[in-house]
Amino acid sequence: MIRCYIGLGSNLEDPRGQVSRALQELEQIPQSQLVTASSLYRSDPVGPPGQPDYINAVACLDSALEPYALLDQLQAIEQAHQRVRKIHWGPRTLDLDLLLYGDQIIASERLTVPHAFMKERSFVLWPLAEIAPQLRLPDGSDLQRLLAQCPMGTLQQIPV
Ligand code: J1B
Repeated sequence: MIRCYIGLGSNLEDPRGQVSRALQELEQIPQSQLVTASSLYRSDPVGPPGQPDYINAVACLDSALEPYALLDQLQAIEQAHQRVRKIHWGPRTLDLDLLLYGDQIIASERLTVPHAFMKERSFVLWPLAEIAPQLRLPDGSDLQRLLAQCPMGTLQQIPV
């Protein structure tokens, strides 16, 4: 089993419901086990202004699937949520990002792992730190150090 981290995000059509349901759907991925999930977080949109706030979360999944097979599963869940993505960096019903796949570094057309922007986005780093405070990224960078450079700002943890 490889320890993986998955980022979830939504800002359309009941974002809390989208993310909560997606967390349940992650439990159904074959040859995999959902280890834990962060709280939900409300975040200001990165990208074009005038779109609704996002709900973000991060899940930890142990998986025996190869990275592309896991990505297939994540994309199938997105499709089931009728993911709309008309505007670049515009509003969306559900995004699932493979943030980390063990300590592997993958750079292909279809898959970039670690995720390209994860080191600079508070809505990824803070939920990740909630469930894996001691984490180190494959390039050796320490999550606690990244957090120190990425203030929580307006990010809000939503009480359960
Ligand atoms: C393609 N890909 O990316 S969508 C896919 N690497 O077809 C994949 N590690 O083939 C390819 N994981 C390459 N897909 O949440 C990966 N995502 C990888 C998955 N503001 C990969 N506050 C395109 N919160 C794919 N989100 C990659 N503003 C990009 C979706 C899945 C995330 C947009 C807040 C947010 C976004 C923006 C609008 C920037 C946000 C939030 C896109 N997130």
